[in-house]
Amino acid sequence: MTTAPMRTADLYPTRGATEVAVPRQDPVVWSEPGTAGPLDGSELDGFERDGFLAMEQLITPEEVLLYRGELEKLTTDPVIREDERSIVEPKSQEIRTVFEVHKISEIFAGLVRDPRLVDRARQILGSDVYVHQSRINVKPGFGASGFYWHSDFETWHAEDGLPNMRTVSVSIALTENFTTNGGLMIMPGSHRTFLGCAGATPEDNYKKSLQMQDAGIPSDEALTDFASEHGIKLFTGPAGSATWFDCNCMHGSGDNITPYPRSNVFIVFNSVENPAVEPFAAPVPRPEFLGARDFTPVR
Ligand code: 6CS
Ligand code: FE
Repeated sequence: MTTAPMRTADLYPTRGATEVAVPRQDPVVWSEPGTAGPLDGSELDGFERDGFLAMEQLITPEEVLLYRGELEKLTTDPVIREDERSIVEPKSQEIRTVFEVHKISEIFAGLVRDPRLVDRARQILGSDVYVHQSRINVKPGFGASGFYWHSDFETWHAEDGLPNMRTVSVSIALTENFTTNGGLMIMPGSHRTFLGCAGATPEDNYKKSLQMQDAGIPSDEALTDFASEHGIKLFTGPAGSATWFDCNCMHGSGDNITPYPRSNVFIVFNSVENPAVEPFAAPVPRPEFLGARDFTPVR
């Protein structure tokens, strides 16, 4: 395990006695304007403004079949079910998420190295990148639970020790995302405010938070203010579509009570200039399958 470098000043205080909002102090798009890359000026401007960029098709229908087949293989493997990197649905005990799929599966390892992903991440983050976290979310139908409103960066700062907002996620749909089956919702523009949440991080928080997040949850008042200022966008799209979103977007997703699963693969790229240090609001770092400590750039 790589030892965490010394901690820097805490720009984004969270999990203290009270909830506190501070303005973002980091760029959203880190590369210089005009830097070569797959994203054009208007795409980068949209990402800067909204905190996200939706793509109608990032991977082909054939690739969807490949990755969905791999997801089904992993989520029906009894060995994987026993692995600590698998999280089950609280009610049905069906597998909800498998983390670190880029290490478990050669097929997902190939996806994180794909230039269609890495080159976009490098362009947004303005540097080489490494995988901070990867996961597959199954979100089967008939009652799979959603993810309450949160900022990923709030958790990755508090519990994994990421100092700055120089991290981007891509969620690739492996099944159709309808308006009805628990799709991703993001508040456009919410990435420009950091909402420090009230309440200390419980010991071993991740053992509960990955089923139902508790620490790091915004108050109803804050969410009401955010929603009235930014609105809420629901992402729909065919399998193969993708949503890139900044680490500090306020986002969540609803339960899925339809018969139609809402499965995706989710990869988090962090800049190699923003390596994890000691957690900013937790007694110890989370396990490496949630927050990588190997900062080797993806090649
Ligand atoms: O805690 C985490 O790292 C994960 N939890 C959520 C709800 N979204 C981001 C991330 O995958
Ligand atoms: Fe999240």
